[in-house]
Amino acid sequence: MPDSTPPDSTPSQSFATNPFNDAQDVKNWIREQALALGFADCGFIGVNHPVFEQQMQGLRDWLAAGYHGQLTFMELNHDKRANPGLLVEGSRTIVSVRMDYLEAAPKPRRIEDNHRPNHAIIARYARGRDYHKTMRSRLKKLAQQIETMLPQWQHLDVNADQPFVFRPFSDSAPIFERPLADAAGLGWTGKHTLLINRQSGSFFVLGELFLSLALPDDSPVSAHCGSCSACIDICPTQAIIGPYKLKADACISYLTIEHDGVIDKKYRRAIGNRVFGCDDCQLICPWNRYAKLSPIDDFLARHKLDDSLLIELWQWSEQTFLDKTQGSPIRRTGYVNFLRNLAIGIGNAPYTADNIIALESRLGTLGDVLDEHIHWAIAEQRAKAS
Ligand code: B12
Ligand code: SF4
Ligand code: SF4
Repeated sequence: MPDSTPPDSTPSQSFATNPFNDAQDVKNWIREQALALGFADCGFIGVNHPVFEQQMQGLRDWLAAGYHGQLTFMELNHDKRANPGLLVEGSRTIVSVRMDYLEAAPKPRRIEDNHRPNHAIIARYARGRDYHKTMRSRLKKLAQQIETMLPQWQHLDVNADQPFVFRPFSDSAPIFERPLADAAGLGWTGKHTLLINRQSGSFFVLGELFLSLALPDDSPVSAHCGSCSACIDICPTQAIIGPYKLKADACISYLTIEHDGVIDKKYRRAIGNRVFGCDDCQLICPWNRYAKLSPIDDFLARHKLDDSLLIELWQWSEQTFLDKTQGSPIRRTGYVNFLRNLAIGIGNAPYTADNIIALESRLGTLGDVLDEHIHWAIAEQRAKAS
């Protein structure tokens, strides 16, 4: 330790060359590695941080209001949400990371998607490889690099002398990911409920690396929504019912990805041509003029998923769907629900006789739920024909 070294003594070789003087040096080193691995940023908070307990009442109110729809997993594991240390025995610190996913910069403050009514709009995070895999494999690499450094951190009070424990997560466990990233200083929570970074906007996903190292907390940054309410005003289904309050079961992202079965008629026109997820509240946000492109190739669009016509995807057989969504988050919604979403999109597209022929060709083939959406779409098309 520096303070116990007699002033006239010569430090040992290893001490003299060890550049780590305190926990902040360790954090700086971890951050450098994270950036080199393609993460846009990282922050640190302890597993016992008060943010977890503080989120619980908001979650309970949200569930009591029924805003979660079929997201029943949100009702479970509240003990772990309030106390994430229970998820990984021996963990002390959570490294919160964010990863930019844009492959092309959208025009600031515009919803260009609305000007392509025959196109199938897939949310930007879902056009390439499933981010859960990309995120977790890179977090694992980060942990392995950290492990090699433990011998150099033995003289610091960071728990490096204890057995090393780590576990990566991304959207895979009952963790308050956005609130913890907010607490760790990665950005502030926007009125649309997503995290925004002043230098990079909000087109990024979050992940966490739980570690047995004990590292000091980072601090949150200030919020910069001010009097803006553009996301609330633009939301096609009015799912953002007030600042920071999302009625998830009205959100197009929920309806097209998570909701199984019939989509309520009252949302169908508003869904437009969005067939998997929705980006509107982010596209309109002024902070996304600073959104950064991803350095990671995994996010590059596959199979023209950034530029496909509704009618092209409608022709996919189940095997084609499985082939083209291999390793993609789109698999999550399943073939029939994907067709259901496309039927709504085609119903909302400008009238053509071919649209009606294509819709009719699938009637009676994949069950009542799909048929109900096809009948609705045909009626919408016919109404526009006259
Ligand atoms: C469930 C879920 C959804 C649901 C519900 C979304 C939601 N906002 O709750 C649905 C399916 C709709 C959804 C959609 C999307 N999601 Co999502 N989702 C999640 C998930 C799994 C849990 C979120 C959650 O806990 N919701 C529960 C509610 C209660 O939480 P909450 O909104 O934070 O509510 C709190 C606030 O309202 C707060 N509160 C109340 N009053 C006030 C006042 C102030 C001032 C503040 C600050 C807070 C506050 O208290 C509430 C209780 O804690 C997370 C991953 C994870 N494990 O955390 C990803 C996650 C939030 N989703 C993500 C993404 C990318 C999306 C989409 C953009 C995908 C898309 N393009 O289609 C959309 C965006 C929709 C939107 N506007 O939020 C990312 C967000 C990244 C980011 N930049 O923030 C996450 C973190 C996944 C990840 N690992 O990256 N998602
Ligand atoms: S993702 Fe779309 S539907 Fe959901 S809150 Fe944002 S704008 Fe509204
Ligand atoms: S659109 Fe405006 S209110 Fe909504 S998150 Fe962005 S800055 Fe905040």
